[in-house]
Amino acid sequence: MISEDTIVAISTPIGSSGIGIVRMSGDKAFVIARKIFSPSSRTKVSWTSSFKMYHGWILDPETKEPVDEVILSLMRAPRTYTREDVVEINCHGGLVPLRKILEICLREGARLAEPGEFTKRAFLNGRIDLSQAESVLEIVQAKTEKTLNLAIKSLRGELSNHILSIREEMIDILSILEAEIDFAEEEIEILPEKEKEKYLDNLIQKLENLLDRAKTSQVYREGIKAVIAGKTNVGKSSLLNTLLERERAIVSHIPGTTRDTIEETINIKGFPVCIIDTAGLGIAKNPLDEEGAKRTRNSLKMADIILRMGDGSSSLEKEDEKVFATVKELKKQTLLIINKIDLPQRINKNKLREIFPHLHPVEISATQGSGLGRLKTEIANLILKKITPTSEDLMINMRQKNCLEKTKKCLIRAKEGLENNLSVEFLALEMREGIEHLDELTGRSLGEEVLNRIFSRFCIGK
Ligand SMILES: Nc1nc2c(ncn2[C@@H]2O[C@H](COP(=O)(O)OP(=O)(O)OP(=O)(O)O)[C@@H](O)[C@H]2O)c(=O)[nH]1
Ligand SMILES: [Mg+2]
Repeated sequence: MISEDTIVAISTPIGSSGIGIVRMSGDKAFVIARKIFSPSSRTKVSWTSSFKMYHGWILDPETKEPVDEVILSLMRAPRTYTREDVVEINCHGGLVPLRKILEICLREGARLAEPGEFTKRAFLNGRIDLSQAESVLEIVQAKTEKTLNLAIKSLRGELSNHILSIREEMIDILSILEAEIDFAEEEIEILPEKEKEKYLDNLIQKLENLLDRAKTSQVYREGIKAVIAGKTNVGKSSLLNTLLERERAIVSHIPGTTRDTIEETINIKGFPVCIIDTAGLGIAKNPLDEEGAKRTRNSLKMADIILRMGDGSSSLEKEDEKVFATVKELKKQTLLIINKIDLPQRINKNKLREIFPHLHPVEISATQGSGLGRLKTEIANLILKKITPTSEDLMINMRQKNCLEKTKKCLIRAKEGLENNLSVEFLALEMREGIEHLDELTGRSLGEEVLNRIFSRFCIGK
């Protein structure tokens, strides 16, 4: 499907930068470029060339005035990102030149691209399947190197290849089942029941393996939520700031400084960890305290890990016990942190040991930065407990996981049907539905609406 429209967009972030790129894709891309580009004196442009770059100027065709000095890249279909003719204009990365060049392209007949439309065209024109298109988004949004590696694997087609091979096997079985339906009257059984069962088991196992890999990739992709909880003034906001290496949250000696929850993501040993600073839990003295505490409790409910913080320089108080009780009730993975170890210590460690017999506190000084290495190691260890990373890891997003799960359900129903002597027609039906779900995953069969929803998550120009 080669689209009629020629699309254009600014493909680099808006702001001041060394260069900015305006990208065009479609039949008219070269025609428009020819009208607006004037090569520098000794340059001769071969408009039939592909993957060539030319130095020159963009001229406004209406006024003949130069707009910016640029490098023009010409890429001829079909060996391009979208499989259409693509032109990229590298201009200076200021908002005005970029906007002006975009405006001229629009005036000359291009249309403003929708979010993700370049990648959507790559998919619709068959260069990549849907799971690869989605991995482009993962690459753009990757928060850590590990996520990037996983997304690159997907873009190179690793998930697609697995799906393709499972699909092939299902088609093989389906064709045998259909032959058996055709010969139903002769009661010919091409594949004995035991064999069918073996095939189904094998397919279910393969899907389960893929789904297992999804568990790991989810943590790598989305990371985990770590909530810092403790009574007021123990140094929760100070820890957030130290981990971020900037003054994100207000810190003060006045108890109750933080009222709202503050979230920031950092990279801990390759995992994106969303650190959430909360209002201190304690005895509410006014409605604001109460609202803050409510938000803290909500964050705690969503937490994957709780960083339970105590102040080493003060003895345990009633408020501490209240926090302990709240955290214990949640039965979540918890790290016990004792802060302010740079000051004389008053905290009763024996009592702490009684309350949390299985936790070894990590001692830190949030303001001086000591103990942070160990804290990060402990957080990473808790994450590793949740997953078992291997070189086999694959990135599978929620949508893809859903499709895999639906296929697996069809295969399980088919197997149960086999055990209960249901007709071959029934098995064929389940098999066909299972294949359809795999096709949804790769985008072989998917409604326009779902497609639009997927690509709308991309940025404009991608
Ligand atoms: N000496 C020392 N002081 C610290 C340390 N961490 C925090 N403080 C101080 O303790 C006070 C409270 O710190 P915050 O980070 O605002 O504490 P908080 O837990 O966020 O407090 P609330 O937002 O009120 O719940 C500030 O004066 C900090 O400078 C530390 O490791 N050592
Ligand atoms: Mg605070």
